[in-house]
Amino acid sequence: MELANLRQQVEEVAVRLRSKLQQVSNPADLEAFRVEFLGRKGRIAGMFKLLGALPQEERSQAGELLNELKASAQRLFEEREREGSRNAATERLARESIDMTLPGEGRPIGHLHLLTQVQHEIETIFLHMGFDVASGPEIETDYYNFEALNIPADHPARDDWDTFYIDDTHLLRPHTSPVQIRVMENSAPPVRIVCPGRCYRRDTQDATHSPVFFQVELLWVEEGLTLANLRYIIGLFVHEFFGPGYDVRLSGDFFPFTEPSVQLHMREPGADKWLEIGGAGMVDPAVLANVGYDPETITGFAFGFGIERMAMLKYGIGDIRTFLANDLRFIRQF
Ligand code: FA5
Repeated sequence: MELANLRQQVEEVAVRLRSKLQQVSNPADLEAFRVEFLGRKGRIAGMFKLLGALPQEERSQAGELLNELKASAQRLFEEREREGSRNAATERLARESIDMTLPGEGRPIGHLHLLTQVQHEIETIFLHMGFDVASGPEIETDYYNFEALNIPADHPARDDWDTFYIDDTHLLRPHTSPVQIRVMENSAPPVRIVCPGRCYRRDTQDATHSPVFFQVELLWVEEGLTLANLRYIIGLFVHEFFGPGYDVRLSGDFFPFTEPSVQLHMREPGADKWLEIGGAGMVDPAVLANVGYDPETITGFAFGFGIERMAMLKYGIGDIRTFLANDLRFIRQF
C-alpha cells in the first residue's frame, strides 16, 4: 500500500459521496448516506484502518488526507441535514398556514317558525287594543273543557269536539275555550284577554285538519256589550292582520257556551267567496253564572279561530300539513 493509492481512493470516495448526496431526497436516504460514509463501519472508517499498512513516513500525510475527507463528508452531511429540516419546516408552515381570504364556515341561524310569528303578530294586534295574553293547561279537566262551558256529560254537542281522553276526568283540550273559565274564575269584570295555545282533536288529517293545531281565543266581559262590539273587534282585527278592504260577515251557528252563536267569515278584496275563520258569540248567561258573575248585569263575547287557518289565508298556503313537515325549503320562506 502506498500513499498514492490511498490518495486515489480518497478522491474516488470524495466523488462518490458527492454524487450520493445529490440523490438524497428524504431523511431515510440521508441516514443511509451517513451510515455508508461516516458510520463506524463506513467507508471512511475502513480507510483509516489502511493507515497501518503505509510506511511510517507517509502515515501523517495520509492521516491528514483522511481527516480532511472525513471532515468534508461530515460538513456536507450536516449542511444537508439542516437543509432538510428547513424544508420540512417550510412545508409544514405551508400546510398549516391559514388563508385569511377563505370564506368562513357558515353557521345557519334559525328563526321563529311561521306559526309562532303569526301567533306573536295576533297577540300584538290585540295587546294594542288593550287585551292581555292569558294561557291555560293543554291537559284539561272535563269540568273546564265541557261542564263549565255549559256542555254537561252526555250532551250531544260534545261530539263536536272529537276529544282525546287521558282518563275519566282528564283530556287533551280540543279548544282554548276552557281558558275563559279559568281566567273569569280568578278575576272580576272587566276581563279582556286573548289566549293562544295548542289544541288536540281526533280529526283525520287532511289539507285543512290536523290532530294538533293552534287556536286563539278572545274574551271580553263587561257591562253593556253587544254583538255589535264583537263585530267591530273582528273587523278591526281582520283589517290589522290581513290589510284593508277585507269584509267580515257573521252567520248563525251553535255553541253551548254562547248565545247567540255565530260563525265568522271573511272575504278578500274583490273575491266572491266567503271563508270561515272561526266561531264566536255572546257568552251564555249560564257560563257567566258558573264563574260567579251576575248574568243580569254582566255581558261578554268570545271568539275562537285556528292560527294555521289564518296563516294559510294570509300566506296562500294550501295544505295545513306543510307547517309540521319540517321541510326547510318551506320554513326558510318566512
Ligand atoms: C271552537 O273550538 C270554539 N271553542 C270556538 C268558539 C270560541 C266559539 C268562543 C264561540 C266562542 P270550532 O270547533 O269551530 O270552535 O273551532 C274553531 C276553529 O279552530 C276552526 O274554525 C278552525 O279554524 C280551527 N280548527 C278546528 N279544528 C281544527 C283542526 N283539526 N285543524 C286545524 N284547525 C282546526
